[in-house]
Amino acid sequence: MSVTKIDRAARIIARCREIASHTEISGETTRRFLTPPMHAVHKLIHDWMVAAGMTVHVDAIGNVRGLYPANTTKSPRLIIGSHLDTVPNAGAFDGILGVVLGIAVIEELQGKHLPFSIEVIGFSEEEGVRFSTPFLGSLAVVGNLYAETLARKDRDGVSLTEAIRAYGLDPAQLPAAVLSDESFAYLEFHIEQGPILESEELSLGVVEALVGQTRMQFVFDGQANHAGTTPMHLRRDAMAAAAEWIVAVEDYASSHKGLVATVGKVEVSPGAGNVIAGRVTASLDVRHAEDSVRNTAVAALTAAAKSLSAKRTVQVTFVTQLEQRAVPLDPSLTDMLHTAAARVGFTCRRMTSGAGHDAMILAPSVPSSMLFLRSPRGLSHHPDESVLPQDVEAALATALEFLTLLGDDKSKLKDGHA
Ligand code: HGY
Ligand code: MN
Ligand code: MN
Repeated sequence: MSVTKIDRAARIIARCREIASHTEISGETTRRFLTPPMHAVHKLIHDWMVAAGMTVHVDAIGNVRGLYPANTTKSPRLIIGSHLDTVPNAGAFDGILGVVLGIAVIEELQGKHLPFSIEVIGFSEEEGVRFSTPFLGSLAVVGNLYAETLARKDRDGVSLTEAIRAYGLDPAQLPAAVLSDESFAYLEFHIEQGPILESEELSLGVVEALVGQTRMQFVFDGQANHAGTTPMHLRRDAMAAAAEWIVAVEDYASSHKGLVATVGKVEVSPGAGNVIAGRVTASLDVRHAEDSVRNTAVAALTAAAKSLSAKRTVQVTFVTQLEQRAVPLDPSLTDMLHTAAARVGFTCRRMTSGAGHDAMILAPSVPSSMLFLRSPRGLSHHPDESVLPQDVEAALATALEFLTLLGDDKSKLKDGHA
């Protein structure tokens, strides 16, 4: 029996909130790659997928993967996915909404099978919190997870390979995680995580491209010393150097259109009020739709770190943790999403994503598309992140119409080896 439209949206939202309760830190939602609360999340996702008529497995990087068969044996495959992990003290919808909506699409088929199969993937890691390297789940699926990444260690000294084993998975099976070569299209539902759709009073947006991003770590090394006895002119203060640089980062980005640059994480040593900081470790996240603008910004901000430190006799070193170019999504799938939304009564805004998503990792391997849902108050990466039931319903109705258009497009199905 098909639930009513608002009921089905309410159930999707309730499921996301249930998933959000599985956290490393009670009272907030923090769920890093393959940490213990992910077991309960896997169980919920698994059970919902099985109930929807899917066969389910967990691959070697911890992606939960449900397959809904086509109406023919040899068939192309549509991938629907998003991520299961969160940033610290997150909301309940970033990532997980895309997985729960994918399962809801299958439920709405009510046993009807299409000329293509559908694989729903809950990616184990997209945010890059535990190992400072994002997109681990989708990188494994496109075969780009390399030994250097597997050797990376988390803040407790646990390597990615050891984390995989500790969760009960086998790193030797990683090659089996690669997408089926029958995959012909990828669709990701995601909250916009910004203010544009709300400002235009729209439910949905289609993503034409995702901005490129560079993530780095800077280490400022000065001289720890006594805060009371060390005259100002004799200091080598790592905190003062980093602070001046952080303001320079903000000034530079504010004066370049479309550029964003963020220092979101700072660690100070020894970290006592009566000790001049000896070492400050700071993150840097730089994003822009044009790679040349982003690369110029990274060079300028690195030079600023060096010059501002030198005048204080503070050493600065830095490492690049992610270099992700801007990625266009598939124009014909994006047009098809736009048409599907219009056919079910919704205006879809074409937009660029300032946030990174698994779609940017999938796009070079399989034609990819994204459907954004409005973020009330433009808020995300925050416990008050939310979605509106009517926007969830709009996304679900659009997705079902998209499946119809996809099934009618013989050229796409042929590309998928139908
Ligand atoms: O940081 C991002 O762009 C996304 O939320 N992973
Ligand atoms: Mn996020
Ligand atoms: Mn996300």
